[in-house]
Amino acid sequence: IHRRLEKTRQDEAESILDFKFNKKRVEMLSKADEVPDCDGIVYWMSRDQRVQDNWAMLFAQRLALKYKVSLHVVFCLVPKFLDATIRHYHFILKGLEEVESECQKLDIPFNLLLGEPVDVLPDFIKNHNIGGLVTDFSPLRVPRRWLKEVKKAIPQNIPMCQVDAHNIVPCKKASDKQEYSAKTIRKKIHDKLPEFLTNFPPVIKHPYKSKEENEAVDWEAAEKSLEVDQTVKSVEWAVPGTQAGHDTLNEFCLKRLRKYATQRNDPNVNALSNLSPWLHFGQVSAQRCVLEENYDRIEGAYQWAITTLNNHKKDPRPYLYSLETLMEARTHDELWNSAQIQLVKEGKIHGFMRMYWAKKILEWTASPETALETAIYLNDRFSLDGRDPNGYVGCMWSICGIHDQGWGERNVFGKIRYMNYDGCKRKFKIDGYVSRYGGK
Ligand code: FO1
Repeated sequence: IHRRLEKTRQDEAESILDFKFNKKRVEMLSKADEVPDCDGIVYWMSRDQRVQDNWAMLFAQRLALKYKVSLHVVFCLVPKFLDATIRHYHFILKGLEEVESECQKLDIPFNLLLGEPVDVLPDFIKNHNIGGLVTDFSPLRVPRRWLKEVKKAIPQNIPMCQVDAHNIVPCKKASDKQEYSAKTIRKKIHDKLPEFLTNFPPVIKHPYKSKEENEAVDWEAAEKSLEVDQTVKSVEWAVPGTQAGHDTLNEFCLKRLRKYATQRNDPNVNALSNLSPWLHFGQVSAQRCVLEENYDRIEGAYQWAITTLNNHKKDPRPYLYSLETLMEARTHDELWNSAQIQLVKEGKIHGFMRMYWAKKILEWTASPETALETAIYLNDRFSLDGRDPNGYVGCMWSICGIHDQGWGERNVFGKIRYMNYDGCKRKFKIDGYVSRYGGK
């Protein structure tokens, strides 16, 4: 998942500015809402200790891009946090090392400040001539106290805002009262998913560099600054950091998710996600987890693809075939039939033909949802490598443009990349393939 996401983000980099940021995730904390003349914006990272898939980071970058100034990330490491021990701080510090190196690649200086936020943040803001402060959201008493203290201590002419980067539906928007049952709050959250369960734009390489060289974090000094119980050793099974968190998510989707429905309450069975440490420290985004689980649904596609497919949902289809007709390779198109026969006979369609095969299913069934279900069903039922992330991504690529860009708009496909019979004819001898599999 981690590598795939990194690749996708590079492809999507220019899309960040046309992404509509949902302002309901942002709460203005200061009276000042205009960024004064300054050198940079700072994201005070606390609960959501990750670079990508982070609405607070994304909002801070949009602000810095808008005012054409540098973007800084700071994490204030407090010597004690409730009864946390070295076990917890080890998880944080290792995760922040990954944050530091990711920030470096994006020309976003990362600074680990040692001490209480109110003691270290105002100086950072002054020394770097910061004109805007963005932070993430936590409902707990200690982070709320930090927020109040910092708000009072920083220059009142710079805007300060808080972004809920932890929840898919912002906590303060989910409900205006304490809910008394899972049923009631679940419905409130589900009703808001169409608005908030979107894909993430990427945090991009920041085009405005900060004035001074950023020195690397002194991780030894950080560890020495802690006043915590050193006897509770780190846990072996949970490797800190976003990459390891994504690997755990991947493994959950592949191996445990299918057991979850029936075996989640059996402590002898490994059926749970085991993601809570990475979610707690914000090294993995809960929204990312859900998006990954939409790996085989239209909702898991990019916003542009969902929009374009919906815009063309009512277009008349040139042909409409049932699952049986498709399964038995009885369409008008001998090339498509041959691919389907190859799938049934050999348990695999040739890589190029697979794209044509899936894209024609989009064109010859009633809706993109039906098309995706049909393609996944046939692929999972007959393909030897079915029921695999590659198969889902293959069908999602063909039918809803995952990892692809938009192309010239047309009937049924919208901006989804189009393929047709003549295109195949230009690539290879069709009658060779057709006579081999008897698609006539
Ligand atoms: N947040 C910080 O901004 N700085 C810290 O040094 C820090 C230490 C810490 C240790 C254990 C722990 O479970 C949480 C810790 N947090 C720290 C808070 C965390 O980032 C979240 O804000 C809280 O967990 C509340 O959701």
